[in-house]
Parts: sequence; C-alpha cells; structure tokens
Amino acid sequence: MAKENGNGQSNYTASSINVLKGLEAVRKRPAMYIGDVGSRGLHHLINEVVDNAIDEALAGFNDRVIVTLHKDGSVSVEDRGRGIPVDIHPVEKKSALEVVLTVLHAGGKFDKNSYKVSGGLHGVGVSVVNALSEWCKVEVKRDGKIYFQEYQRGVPKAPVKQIGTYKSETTGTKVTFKPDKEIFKTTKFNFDTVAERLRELAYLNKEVTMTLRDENENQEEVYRFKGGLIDFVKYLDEQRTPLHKPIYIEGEKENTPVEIAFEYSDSYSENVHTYVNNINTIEGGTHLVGFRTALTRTFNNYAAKNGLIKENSKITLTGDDYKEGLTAVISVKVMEPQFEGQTKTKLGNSEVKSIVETIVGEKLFEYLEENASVAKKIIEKCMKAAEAREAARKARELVRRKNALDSMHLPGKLADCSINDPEHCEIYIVEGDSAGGSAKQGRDRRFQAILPIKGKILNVEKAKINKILENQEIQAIISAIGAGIGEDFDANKSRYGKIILMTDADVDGSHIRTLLLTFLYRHMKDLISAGKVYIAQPPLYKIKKGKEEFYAFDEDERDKILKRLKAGKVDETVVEIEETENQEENPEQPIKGIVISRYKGLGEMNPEQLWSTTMNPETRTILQVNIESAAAADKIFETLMGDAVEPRRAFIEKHAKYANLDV
Ligand code: 28F
Repeated sequence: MAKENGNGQSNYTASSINVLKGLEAVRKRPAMYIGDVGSRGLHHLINEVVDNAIDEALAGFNDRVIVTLHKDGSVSVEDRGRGIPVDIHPVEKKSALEVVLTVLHAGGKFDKNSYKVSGGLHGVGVSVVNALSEWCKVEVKRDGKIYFQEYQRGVPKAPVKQIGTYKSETTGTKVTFKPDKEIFKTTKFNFDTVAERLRELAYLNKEVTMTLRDENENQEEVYRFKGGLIDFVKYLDEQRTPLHKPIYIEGEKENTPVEIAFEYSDSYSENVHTYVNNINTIEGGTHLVGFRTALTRTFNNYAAKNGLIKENSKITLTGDDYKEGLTAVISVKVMEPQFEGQTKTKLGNSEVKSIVETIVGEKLFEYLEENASVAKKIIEKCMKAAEAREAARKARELVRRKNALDSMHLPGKLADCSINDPEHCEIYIVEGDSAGGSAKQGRDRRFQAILPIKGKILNVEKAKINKILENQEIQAIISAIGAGIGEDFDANKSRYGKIILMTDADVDGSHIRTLLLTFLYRHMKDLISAGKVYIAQPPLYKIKKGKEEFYAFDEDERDKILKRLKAGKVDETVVEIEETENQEENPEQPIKGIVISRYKGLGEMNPEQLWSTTMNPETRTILQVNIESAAAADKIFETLMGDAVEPRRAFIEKHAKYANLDV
C-alpha cells in the first residue's frame, strides 16, 4: 500500500503529455471517458471523485466521505485522507496536485500495489471531471497548511497556492466542480441516484461514513454500516423472510481479500450481487463461479456426510437448486482486475475462481459443522427447489409440446417485420389491442414488429414457474423474442435487437411496464444487461397553433413550447393551462388560438401521430433500460411486486410519476 512520500513520485514523469491536448481530447469525445453526456455520465463525475476518496480509505487513511449538492449546480466531495501531495515535481515544475487534476490518467494508475478502482469507466481520473466542468476548485489540508487551486474547463487559473493554515481539523482533500452545460445534456443531479451509490459504497466499505447533503432541499443522509456486507444482505432481503441469520465469510489469499455475506429466504428468486474493487460486476465472472462451485460442493458434501439426502432419493442437488431464495453479496479486491464482457463488468482473472472457491469451501464447511440446524434448513429448502425444478421441467415440456414457446410457431397476434436481421429489427410490446392496431398501421413494417398484449400480465414475482409458463401473454412474448427462457435463455438468439415497451403514460401503463420489466429482469436478464430493452416515450401533450403542431413529453417541455409560441405573455399562459388541465371533461381548450390536448392513452393517437412522435427512429426518444445497480433494481422490483403493502405504497408515493425502472 502507498506510504507517505512513497512510490507515487515516479508517476509524475508520465505527465509529459501536453495537458491542453489532453483536455481537448476529453472535451471533444466526453463519451469515451464517461460513457455518455446524459444523466448517467453526469453522475459518473461524482462517482469518479468519490472513488478517489474511497481509494484513500482502502489505503487505510480515510474514514469519511461527504458529498454536497450545492444550490448553484456544483457539487463537492470531501475526504479526511492524507490530502493529495502538493510538492513540486522536478521535471514538470508543477505541484503534484496540479498534475493529478490536469493530466489524463495521473494519480497512481501505475501503482499496481493497490486495489485502485479501474476498469470500465471507473478510474478515468479526476482530470476528466475537471476537463468537463465549467469550473473546478480543489482544497488540500496537509502538513498544517491549506492549499488551493482553481480551474476553468480544466485549465488552472493560477499555480497551487497556500491559502491558510489549520490546527484542529484533520488532513484531507476537497474537490468542488460545476459540470459544464456545453458538454452535458442535463446538469441536474438526482439526490436518489447519488444516494444509491453512496449507500452501496457504505455497505462495501464498513469503516467509511458516507454523507450526502442537498443544499437545495436542506436534506441530509448519512450512511454507515458497521455490519458491512451483512447489513447489505439484510437490506436486500428487507421484504423477504430469511430462513436464518446471514452467513459471513472473510479471508485473503495471494493478496486478494474476499468478503461474502449470504442468506436464504423463503422466496424463489436469486439475488446475488458481486463487486470487484467496489465496482458492481453485473455480468459476474470468476469470483462468482468460484463462489457457486464452493457452495454446491460444500453443501452436497455436508448433506452426504450427515445423511441429509435420503439413500433412495433420485434427486441430486445442482448449482441451480442452491440459487433459489439465495441473497448474496460477494466483494473481492483484485490488484490487476481484467474486465470482460459486453459491458466490461465481468471479472476475467482466472486465479480468482480458485481463491474464492478455497476460502468459501473451508469457511463454509466450518460454519455448517457448527450450525447444524441452519445447514438442515438450507438443504431442505434446496431439496424443495430440486423438486420444483423437476416440476418446471415437466411444465416446460408440456407447453413446449404444444409449441407455445418456440419461435417456429409465432403468436397469432404478432405483426412481424419483413427483414430478418435481428440487429436492425425491433419489437414493440404494446399495451392493449387498440394501441396495437395503431402501431401496426403506423410502423415501418420492414424492421418494426408489433406485439399487442392484453392488460396486466402476470406478476412473476409472486407466481411459480409453471404458472408463469402457462400464461398466454408471457408465452407470446417468449416465442416472439425467440431466445428461450430461464436456464435456456440466450440473449444472442433474440430475434430483435431492440425490445421496446410501449405503454400508456398513466398509472396503469406504468404498472404494466413494471410487470413486463419484472418478467424480463427475472427471466431474460441478459437481454437487459446487453442493453436491448427500451421504454418508448409517447408524448403527453399536443400543442396546436394554426397549422403547426408540437408535441411535448412532459410539463416542462409543454411550457417551453408555449413560451416560444406566446413570447412575452408566458406567465399568464402557464397559469391558464394549469386550470385547463383540471377540467377533466374538456381536454381540448382553445387559449388565444392555441389548442392543447393531453393524451390519456396511446389509443388516442392516430397511426401517423404514433409513428412520428414515438416510433420513427429519426424523431423518437426511447429510454434504454440499464441495470446500473442491479441491487437497486432488485430492491425496486421487490418493493413494487412483493407482498408487503406498506413499503410499496411508500415507494409509489415517493416516486409517484417516476415509479418506472430507468435505474
Ligand atoms: C475528494 C476526492 O481524491 N482524495 C485523495 C489522496 C491521497 C494521496 C494521493 C489522493 C501521489 C501523486 C499520485 C497522499 N499522501 N478525494 C481524493 N487522497 N491521491 S486522492 O496520491 C496521489 C499520488 O500522484 C496520497 C501520500 N500518498 C498518496
């Protein structure tokens, strides 16, 4: 681990790259560094700075991270670490602090002796954040002195200077930045998005207290979980009924610390979340494989040794049986992680498999020997899963015999597209026959397929697999997509490159969308991980003035259009519309030559309108569903679809309009 005045020094020479050229590169192609310039990329800026503060914690020198959302749209991140060094580099003739903030990939990238977050979009460095900020300020408390530097779009306004001294406070680093409006489509931070990541980091780093403040709302949240992963698992299972207390495993081999907590609940779904250096490895990898292998082998050995599997039983428990009702968090720290997979979130290091397998094997066997009653409960649960798996296999066979699931027998109500190239084809899963009809007429039949579904599909969170497979609407979706289901699912076989969910912009529509997403998340998860699932965005308002027509997708946009149309009389107009909206019976109300109509459902649009507003790839907006944090998605599905009524009500009340799943 890096020591004071340690090996960091040698990195400064790497900063011979021209700083301005670097800045230009980042500002020219921001998406290459932060993924995109939408809300996701924007929040990535905070994550990047927070990651550095967490690195300082992993090095053993920091126990607090404070994130503050300021009124002017800027945000600060503060830690209590050693403070970024400020000594002048002999060749660069610049402060190390300036190098870290202005040189691409400065800041310990070559320090292999640490578990620095790197890989995917993580670890691009604070210089990228600086380059993409209108302004940025950094303050370092170190050796009793306070140092400061300020930047505009990444360029220092002046050299690092000492601006004071401190006595009582501790050392540390504080970075404040205001994301650049010239770069980002939106510069508004979302409290909940930031909170979700800080909460996750607090579970993963139990010694660190994470604080989030919002000066706009006078809101503050503090995350500190002394139980670490154990608390994480309890949180994930809040609405399930656990069969036992979480099992905690900790160990280290070959400089690779492994930490795991898991428990079984009475539910059917599996919720395993894996992390490498605090990065959510959504696609899994060798750490997960090692865990699963050890879990199956250890439980089976224990069961055999203790006579828990009946002699005459034909059932052998497989890895799949140990998945049912399992909630687990796996966190490993790897020095040089290799990330693979479609979204670079799959751990590739092969040595990690055996490291995790050995640690889990040893510690779990010990645990089972000491906790016989827990062992028995879990094995009984998994036996039941094996029996259910057998029943599900039979159920699948039954429906398969009726050809209900394969794509050789497409559902009757599917209007398929004419070309046969998945990459360029898309399917709209549409709520209701009438909207389905409009969509069929309005679509470009060459590459757009339409599958109308009837009202509310089955809530798969509450149903057993045979019931799910017998459901007509679900069968239609499975065979239209043509990539199988559950264990057999293969996202590469999908007949469409985009699966677009199109539901009404009302409460029912939102519920149907959630049901569809839950089904896709639980049974075709790879489709979501591969970024193939989208949500259509039909407009909420049509604004007509003379022959001109405008569409607005929310109230803000509606008001902006009106502002343009009625320049000078804006306030007056807006007030009048608010009144109009309340007159339920009369959605069309002329206001000084302008007609505003609010669409209640997709069915109110004629085929041409539906095409031009919602389906035409040239003009439409579709939201990609991504599992940014699988843990968050899981929690949301559990809340929305589970049995507990109170949390669902609270969730819907809190998120009212946004209770969909663009997590
Ligand atoms: C608000 C975000 O970025 N905290 C950080 C440190 C501490 C050191 C460091 C950071 C040295 C020269 C590479 C201090 N003393 N919070 C943060 N805290 N970076 S970033 O060193 C960077 C290296 O270039 C630090 C001794 N060693 C390291």
